[in-house]
Amino acid sequence: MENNINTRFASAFEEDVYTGLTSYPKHLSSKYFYDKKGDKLFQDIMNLPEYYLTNCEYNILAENTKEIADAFSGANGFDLIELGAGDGKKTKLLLRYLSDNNIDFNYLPVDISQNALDELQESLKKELPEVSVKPQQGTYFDTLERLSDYNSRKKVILVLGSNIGNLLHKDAIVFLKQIQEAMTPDDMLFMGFDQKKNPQTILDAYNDPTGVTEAFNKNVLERINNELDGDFDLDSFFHWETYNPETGTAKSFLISREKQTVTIKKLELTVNFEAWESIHTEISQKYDDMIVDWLASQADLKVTDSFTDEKDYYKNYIFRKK
Ligand code: AVI
Repeated sequence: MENNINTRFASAFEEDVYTGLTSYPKHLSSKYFYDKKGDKLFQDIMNLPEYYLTNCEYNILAENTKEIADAFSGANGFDLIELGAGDGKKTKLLLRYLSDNNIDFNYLPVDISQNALDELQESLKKELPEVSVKPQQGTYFDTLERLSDYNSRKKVILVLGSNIGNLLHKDAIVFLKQIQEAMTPDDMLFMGFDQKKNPQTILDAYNDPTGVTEAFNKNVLERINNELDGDFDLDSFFHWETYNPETGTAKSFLISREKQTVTIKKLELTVNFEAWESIHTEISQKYDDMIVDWLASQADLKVTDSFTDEKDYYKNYIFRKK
């Protein structure tokens, strides 16, 4: 591999791409799947029949709305802070119930994308005009720091979609710990965790026959081509999914069909691929109660309740400070 080392990177994306493609084995982070096109592809994934996660979580919230909303409610009302709010489709079930029952709360959706927040606020204005919405633009980390000062009344932090599954356990613990530090003993965390299940069901969820997941995975290469002046030939890579039932880790890869060389002009980088060489792009961790209890205890949290769907495919847990 021939590298003209450029130590000054203009962005974390540049640095991460450089590091990932000069490592062995090669890797790229799934956080770079998401731009306008990636967001749309992820929306399409959530509508795939094979991608059971979204429907399972929707059903859990639909079947247990009252119980969940009652657990959230505090004597002086509460602030509902959602990390990674997206289109809010699932959350609206709770918002509608809270609003219909005149429960005192503010909804604070947090997202890195101002555009996503604007669209969510617009749809809430039409569908649930009586809900008080206070959008927070920023990373989870910045927002949590800011919100730890937000202690005038109970906080409920919501993280849906099994987003935690895209983190290695060590990073998941750091994330949970950051949330724990922003919580008071009165506060709670409500979080979704996709569960271990028949490995075939998991492989099918990440391997749809229509190729949407493949396009989503390849979007990181497309971003490198568009933003860093790369020349990846997308057809010469294919999507590959694995699932280890022992660890509960699903992994996505892109595999080079042939020996080839890719140039990324903005990084002054030439990358050689052997035939069948892989780029690891995503983990989607699956859990059971034991792993969730262990993660919680590592972050000084404890599970106080949980809700599941009829097939036990997915679970939402309530956590409090230990
Ligand atoms: C956002 N995240 C929880 C999804 C998942 O299931 O890991 C992203 C995804 N990757 C492929 N399909 C969906």
